[in-house]
Amino acid sequence: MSQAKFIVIEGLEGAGKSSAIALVKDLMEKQTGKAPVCTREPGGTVLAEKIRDLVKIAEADDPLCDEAECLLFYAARAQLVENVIKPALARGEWVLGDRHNLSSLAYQGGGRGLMPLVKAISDATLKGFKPDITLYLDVPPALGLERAARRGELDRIEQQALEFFDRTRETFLALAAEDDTIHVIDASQPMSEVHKDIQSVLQSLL
Ligand code: Z5A
Repeated sequence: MSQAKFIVIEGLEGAGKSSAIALVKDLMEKQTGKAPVCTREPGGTVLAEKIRDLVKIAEADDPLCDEAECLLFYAARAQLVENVIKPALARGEWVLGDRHNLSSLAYQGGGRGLMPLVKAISDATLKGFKPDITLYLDVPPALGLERAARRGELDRIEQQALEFFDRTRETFLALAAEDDTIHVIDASQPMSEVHKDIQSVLQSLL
């Protein structure tokens, strides 16, 4: 069998990552005969899950500054990559990620306007490690947030202004245009169409 692969699903909130992950997990299992190791970011290790709580909850008396937010995402990612993702790939197990580095480049680099800092931390912590395939589920922010809001209360990041998500989406698309491992899926379509597109992209790649 070919070398173990790291496949990542990315997208704004409400893009449909959860159902896409279930579909891709199934396709990966059919391909390899074994369920992939599934990760989520931020999170996926004991320490990284604690960091997830820190970045999601707003503290009225101690608002998280943009630089600290950025460092926390990379602290969580470094733990996950070193302790879970790389060891799994070394054992020959495929890995399916719910978000990875592209999220930091898009949200903190594009959305927060911290691209030079994000690129520097990314290079220093990941040292060139990246997914084999990224599926970016593209959805207009207003539609994604409307879908997310239907689920219930919005978290700290989901409460950002629409312009933040517009900048984030533009950055996702710009980065996808310059990297042929990132595949853009139109996630504003009905879910059945989104899933057909995911299936056809993955079937052509695997
Ligand atoms: N973040 C960051 O800033 N920097 C980083 O480096 C990383 C993350 C790694 C993580 O939150 C937050 O951290 C995230 C980015 C930031 N913040 N925001 N905002 P999370 O992990 O809790 O949340 P999420 O990743 O954004 O997941 P989500 O909101 O659950 O999005 P989703 O998984 O794409 O949504 P979904 O549950 O699949 O779909 C939402 C609803 O829409 C659901 O009811 C679906 O049935 C419905 N849906 C989905 N697709 C369709 C279609 N095609 N048609 C109709 N309805 C649909």
